[in-house]
Amino acid sequence: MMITETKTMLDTRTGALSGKEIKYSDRKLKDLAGIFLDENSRENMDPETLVYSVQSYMPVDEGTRGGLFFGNTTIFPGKVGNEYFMTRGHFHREFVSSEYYWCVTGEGMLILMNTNREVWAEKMRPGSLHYIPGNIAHRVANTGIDTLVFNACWTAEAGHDYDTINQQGFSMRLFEVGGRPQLVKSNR
Ligand code: PAN
Ligand code: ZN
Repeated sequence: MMITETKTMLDTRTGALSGKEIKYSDRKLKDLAGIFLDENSRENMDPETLVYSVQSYMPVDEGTRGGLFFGNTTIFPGKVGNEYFMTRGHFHREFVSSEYYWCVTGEGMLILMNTNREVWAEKMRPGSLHYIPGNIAHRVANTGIDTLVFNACWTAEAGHDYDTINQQGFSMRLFEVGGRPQLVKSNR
């Protein structure tokens, strides 16, 4: 058997992926219309502000039965109004496809919502491991003053439904209230 080096590397101290198969995407304030509650504040901020960036490693085609994908998400510190910088959030198209998130650096909150629109959250800190059942919408907010980095592993069959969240949002949002993160009821 030939012995080879893997072409893909994960820096376990920083969460960063490297290698030529890694895909990169950036989400700036200009890409996140309608995601935060306070659209006025968002429009008054620099549209080029980077909110989060994602590295993805997808060694098989999307939809491959039994395949796994890996990701690294960095959320920068900041707020739109009083709402923490966060990911768009999504349901998986395949409700049987669950996912792991684990926090590498920083502090934040994993916000979860079931199909009855009930919301709860888990604190993220370095080393915290989060199992996300396949039918639960998920988004992450950075509640700290440093960047929040988390890694993720999900199935190649999962698929992403962003439309439901774009249209209905989560039923609770994470705001800074009195200097602390608090979930607050929201209509969208
Ligand atoms: C993650 C997310 C990533 C970015 O890899 O896709 O953190 O968040 P949004 O996709 O909500 O913008 C994941 O949950 N994959 O399934
Ligand atoms: Zn997901």
